[in-house]
Amino acid sequence: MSKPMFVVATSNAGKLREFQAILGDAFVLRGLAEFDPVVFPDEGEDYEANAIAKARTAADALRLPAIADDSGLEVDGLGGAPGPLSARYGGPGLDDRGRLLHLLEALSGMRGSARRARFVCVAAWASPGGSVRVERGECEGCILTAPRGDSGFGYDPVFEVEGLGRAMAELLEEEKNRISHRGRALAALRASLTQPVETRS
Ligand code: ITT
Repeated sequence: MSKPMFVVATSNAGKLREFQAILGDAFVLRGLAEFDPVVFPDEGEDYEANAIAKARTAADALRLPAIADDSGLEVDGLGGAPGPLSARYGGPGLDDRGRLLHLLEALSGMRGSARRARFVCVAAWASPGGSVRVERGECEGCILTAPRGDSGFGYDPVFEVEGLGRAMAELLEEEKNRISHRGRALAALRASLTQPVETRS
């Protein structure tokens, strides 16, 4: 039987790579670069609404099933910020490195539980016919005082994974995908999408 096909509705190359690694054995995944440009709505402060909006926008525009995620880093000492605004943290002029340095600066002087943090990912699937599935994954850890490692993307070099004593950017790609927020959300989405319709509650 041929594999089901989805468009991955993200412009983040790091995310696209992880979607491929996590779901590529079961699904054919096509990036947005293969299609005419899709215009996505501005994102708000709700992971689930943002993830559904990305998947729904791509599914409607391309008339193909689409998956997307909305993700972010929640830091206890910042009251859960930057959260769903993680991609824009520190203002529009910053790249991934600039954002993580901005985070270290914001946390300078904070110790212990103030540096506790979690990555959150809400993954959504939408079909052109109007169906939607949503799953969430989280990964606990704390914010380091200096970047470590060079794999992954985004805030990975400043996030130490709980119980591992290593930064997310010090893990092999397959190690990250086994325990990460995205790995967990996409594993749940895979289970939901491969479950026969009749037995779904
Ligand atoms: P798309 O909306 O096009 O998918 P984006 O990068 O804007 O791309 P988000 O709005 O979901 O995506 O922002 C998530 C941000 O959170 C992302 O830019 C990273 O800075 C951070 N982030 C999410 N997952 C991460 C991960 O696995 N490792 C490190 N940082 C991550």
